[in-house]
Amino acid sequence: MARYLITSALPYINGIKHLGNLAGSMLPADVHARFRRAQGHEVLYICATDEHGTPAELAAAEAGQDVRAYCDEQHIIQKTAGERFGLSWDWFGRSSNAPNHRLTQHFCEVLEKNDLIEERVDKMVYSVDDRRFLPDRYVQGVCPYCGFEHARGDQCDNCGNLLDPTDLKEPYSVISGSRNIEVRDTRHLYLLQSKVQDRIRAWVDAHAGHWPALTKGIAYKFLDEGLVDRGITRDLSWGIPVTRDGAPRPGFEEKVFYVWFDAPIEYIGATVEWAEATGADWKRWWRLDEGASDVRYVQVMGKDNVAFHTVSFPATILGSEEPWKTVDDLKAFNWLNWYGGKFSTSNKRGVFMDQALELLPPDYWRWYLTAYGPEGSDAAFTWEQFQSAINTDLANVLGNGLNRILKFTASRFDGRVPEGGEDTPLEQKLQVEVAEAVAEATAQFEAMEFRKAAQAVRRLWVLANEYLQESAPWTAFKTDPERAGVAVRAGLNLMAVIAAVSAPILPFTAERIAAALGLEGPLPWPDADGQAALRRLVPGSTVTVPDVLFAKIEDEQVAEWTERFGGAG
Ligand code: B3M
Ligand code: ZN
Repeated sequence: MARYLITSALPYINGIKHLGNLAGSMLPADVHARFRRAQGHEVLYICATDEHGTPAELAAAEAGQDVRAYCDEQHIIQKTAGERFGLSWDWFGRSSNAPNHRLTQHFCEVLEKNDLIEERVDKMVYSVDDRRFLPDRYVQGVCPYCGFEHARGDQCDNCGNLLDPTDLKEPYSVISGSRNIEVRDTRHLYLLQSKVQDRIRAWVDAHAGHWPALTKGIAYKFLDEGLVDRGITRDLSWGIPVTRDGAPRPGFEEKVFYVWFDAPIEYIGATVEWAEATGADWKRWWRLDEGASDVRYVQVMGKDNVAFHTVSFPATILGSEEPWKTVDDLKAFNWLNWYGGKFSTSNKRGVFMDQALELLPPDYWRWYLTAYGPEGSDAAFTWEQFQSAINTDLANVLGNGLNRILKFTASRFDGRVPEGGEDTPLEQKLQVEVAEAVAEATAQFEAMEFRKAAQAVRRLWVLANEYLQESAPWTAFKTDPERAGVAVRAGLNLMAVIAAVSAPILPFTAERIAAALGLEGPLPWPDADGQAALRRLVPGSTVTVPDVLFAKIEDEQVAEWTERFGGAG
C-alpha cells in the first residue's frame, strides 16, 4: 500500500466551469483518485477555488457584490456542482482562507531571507477614474503596428504582435472606458527566478523522466528560453497582504500577492484546512522531514497551467530551501473545444457544469469526457459524437448486456445466482480474456492514460456481450438448465468485475450495478488473474433488476440542446 497525494488545478472563482475545464483537470484527477483508492492505497485528493486577482474583483463588481461575498457564493456553487459530478475530493478549500495567507506570507519571507526577493519600481498604467492600476489585459488602445483600435495591452488580436501597455496609442480602461489614463511608478516584489534557474533545471532533469511529452516539452521550453524574474505582488485590494516579519510591509499596505504566486501554495493551504477540520496530520503529506518522502504526488491540469507548475511553483518551493514535497507525476491535458471553436458563455457556446447536470446524470458526462477527452491532442465536443458515445457505449454495450442477464436471472433462476454445474472451455476462455482486459485497464489507469483506460474498461463490456452471445443461456435453458446456470453465474460475476473496473469513471453506475448484484460497494480492484474476480458472487444469493441504466439520447434532444447551447446547426 502506497500513499497518493492528488491535486487538480484549482478552478478560478469567477463563475462555474465549463466541461472543458472539468475534462482537463478535476475529472481525470478524480478518476485517478478513485482508482488508487480501489487498489487499497491511501489517497488524499485536494482541490480548492482560486479566488484572488483582478478577474475576481471585476466579476464581483459586475454582480454588484462585495468581492468576499461573491467568492463565498461562488465557492459553494462550484463545490456543489463538483460533488454532484461525483468529484471525490477529500477537501475542497479556498485560496482566500487563513492557511494560505500564512503559508504565502511565510514563503515570501523565507525567499527574502534567501536573497531571492527584490523590490523594484515598475511603470504601470493607472486609470484615474477607476482609481486603480490596470493589468495589461484591462487596458486597450490603438495598435502601434497595425492601427487596430482595440488592441489589448499584452497583445494585438489583429496582427498578433506582443505589446507592452505603454505602447498603445489612445489607451483606455476596459473597466470604465475612461481615457483618463496615466503611467505611474509602482513598487513591487520580484522573485529572482534567474538565480534559481539551475536548481530548477536540475530538479526538472531529475523528474521529467516519467513526465508525459506534453509536460516535459513545456517545462524545457521555459527553461531553455531562460527564466525571468517575476513580479509577485500587485496593486489590488483583494488578495493576500504583503508582510515582513509578520507585520504589514512598509510601502506595500495597498498591495497584495499576485494570484499566481499564492494559488499553487493553496495546494498546501487546502491540506492544512483539511487537517484543521478533521484533526488529521497535514505534514505527513507535505513535509519530507515528517513522513512525506514516501508520498507519490500527482498533479493534473490543462496545458496552459504547466509552466506555473514545472517552473514558477518549483521556484517558490526550491527557493525556500525547506523540505517540501514536490510533484512526481504531472499529467497535462489539451483543450476541449466546442465544435471548431472555444467554449464561450457570452456567445451561448458550450455547456457548463451546472447545466450539464440539468440535462443528464453525471456518469454520461464522465464517460464521454474521459473516453473521448482532450488527452493526446485537442478534442472537440460535438452533440453528435456525444450522442453516439452514450447510445453505443453506455446504452447498448453496457446497459443492455447487464439488463439482459439480470432479467433472465429473475425470470428463470428466481432472481438467484445459480448453483451447481461445472465450467466449460468457454468459461475458461472467458477467464483468460477477462484477466487480460483487467490487466490492460490496470496498466492504463496506472499510467494515467485515461482514454486507453476507458477503452480497456469498454473491452470488458464487449466481452460480457460476446460471452452471453456464445454461451446463449436462454437457448441452453430449454435442454440443459444446469449448463445455463453456469453461464448465468459466469455472466453475473463478470458484471461484478465490470462494476469494479468501471467505478473510477462511472461511480454512480458502478454503485447501481453492485447493488443489483447484492454486493456492498465500494468494490475493491480485481486481482490480476480473472479467477478470483469471477468467483465473487455467492451461489444462491439474490440479485435484482435495476431500472434502465442509461437512456438513449434522441435526435430531438440533440436538436433542442443545439438550439440552447450551440452546435452544428
Ligand atoms: N486557476 C487555472 C484557471 O482557472 C488556475 C489554476 C491555478 S492552479 C494553482 O485557468
Ligand atoms: Zn496590431
